Amino acid sequence: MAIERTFSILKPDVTRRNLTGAVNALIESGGLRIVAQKRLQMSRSQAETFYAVHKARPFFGELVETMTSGPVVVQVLEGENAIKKYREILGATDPSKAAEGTIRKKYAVSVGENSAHGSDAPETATVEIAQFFSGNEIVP
Ligand code: 3AN
Repeated sequence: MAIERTFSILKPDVTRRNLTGAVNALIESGGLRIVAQKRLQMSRSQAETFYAVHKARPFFGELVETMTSGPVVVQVLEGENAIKKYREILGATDPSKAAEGTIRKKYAVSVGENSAHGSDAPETATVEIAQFFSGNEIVP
């Protein structure tokens, strides 16, 4: 199986409630390795760039507000089939539809404040990682 990298964001609802370690425990026990990680305050323009694909959606403004409402933790996760595996560990976008034991089932507040982001494909993972990390910050 292919070793992949995916990009993760622990959202402000996680940092606000001091759940960074709890979410990281689910990531690590799910078989992924955190090979880069930093806590930062996203600027409005960083959030708009990151979520540009959703620009036309009705929730875009709310999404940018939420993502800039407090610190986030950006991460690169590595492992076998990391992209698909992390989305399984995350659970469904809507926490009320997320499976038992997933990050969103355990911790998400709502669809908007759904605790964490994970890339949806190899191409987006590459672009998203490059927005926040330079190569020498990723240490497998
Ligand atoms: P995912 O993060 O599971 O890939 P997307 O890409 O459909 O889901 O949505 C990106 C982000 O936009 C979600 N994580 C969530 O925070 C927000 N979002 C999606 N749908 C809604 C909605 N109906 N209302 C508010 N925010 C939403």
